Amino acid sequence: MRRALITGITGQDGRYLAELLHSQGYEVFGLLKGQNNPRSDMVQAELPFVEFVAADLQDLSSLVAALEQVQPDEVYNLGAISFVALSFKQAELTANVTGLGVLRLLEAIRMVGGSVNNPIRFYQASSSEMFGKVRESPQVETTPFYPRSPYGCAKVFGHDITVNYRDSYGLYACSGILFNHESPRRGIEFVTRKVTNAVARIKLGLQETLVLGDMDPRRDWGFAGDYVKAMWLMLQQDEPDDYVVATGHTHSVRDFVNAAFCHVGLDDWEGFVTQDPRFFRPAEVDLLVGDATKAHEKLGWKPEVDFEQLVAMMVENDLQIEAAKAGLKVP
Ligand code: NDP
Ligand code: GDR
Repeated sequence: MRRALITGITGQDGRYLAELLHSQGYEVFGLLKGQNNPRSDMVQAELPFVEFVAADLQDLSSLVAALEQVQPDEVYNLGAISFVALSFKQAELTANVTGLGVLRLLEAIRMVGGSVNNPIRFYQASSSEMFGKVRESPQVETTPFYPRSPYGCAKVFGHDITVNYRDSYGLYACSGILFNHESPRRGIEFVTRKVTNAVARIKLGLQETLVLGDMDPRRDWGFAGDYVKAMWLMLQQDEPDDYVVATGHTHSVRDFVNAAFCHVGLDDWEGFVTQDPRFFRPAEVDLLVGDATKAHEKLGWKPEVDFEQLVAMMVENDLQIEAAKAGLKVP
């Protein structure tokens, strides 16, 4: 039985990836940080097959101990401070977890798996945020990076050190440059879930307004369940490599808001939405759209859920949750 260790098991992607690996017959271990992690019960209820291992990306010796205990065939590094807005407020923490955390995990893999013919395969969760202020569209694996946030800068370091460990020590290390991917499991702090949750509550009469920041930025939004398949496929190839994972379609935040309100029949939605400088960022990423041709050709990967299906899935989920909480029927 193959063994996989996932950092970020309590996050959106960690939970979809755990389900995928379990369905492929893996023994799945999830790295859990903190002495009383508030999300552990939720993960254990959703994914009872996951075995937790206590460690933190800020603590090298805990990572070494986790690897010694699990003896994994594959390590997926999804753990990070992943919220771009927070990274402006906690830049040093972001650099430490999202950037240096990658280096610590790679070092731990070298220490546990050996310097030569290391058998552990490694996946790094890189991000389209690394492209930042783009001068080339769509973005491909060779597009130069110009990060626009402490998060983006930390991800560039994580990406570069992954490539460097592959080049230097022959590690089987891959970096997936994933564009935004969403789902009903998306954290409420991210714009898509914030919107679908507010739209559900407004439709149910539980909320009056949705307060947002800049509605002009454009993102290439896909479905997280599709994207974790690409992560797994990357570690099943003969040679390690880096891949862009994206849908190739871009929409503005305003387009997303429009689609979500229209899904519940509130086509005339402008009156429900206000903007607040609190939600604007010191520097913005205006346009992201990826070209995943390499992933299509080499991994045989393609997304299955499109933009409209994604919005509908998320709004329907929030309608169910919010109606149940309030003791209402979904209209
Ligand atoms: P989430 O924010 O949902 O999850 C982040 C995870 O990181 C949580 O499980 C969190 O654990 C964990 N974590 C935070 N700090 C530490 C730490 N010090 N040590 C160990 N684990 C820690 O992110 P997603 O699931 O959306 O994303 C997964 C990865 O992919 C992230 O690295 C993200 O940056 C990257 N990415 C995401 C994209 C997206 O659109 N979703 C696109 C491109 C890249 P806890 O719950 O205990 O805080
Ligand atoms: P992003 O996702 O920064 O692209 O990073 P997020 O959903 O936070 O923002 C997308 C865009 O929406 C604009 N925006 C708002 N964003 C939030 N969160 N809240 C608001 O109220 C709001 N109003 C407008 C933002 O300014 C931005 O332009 C995500 C994360 O998952 C990263 O970890 C990942 O690497 C990238 O996607 C790819």
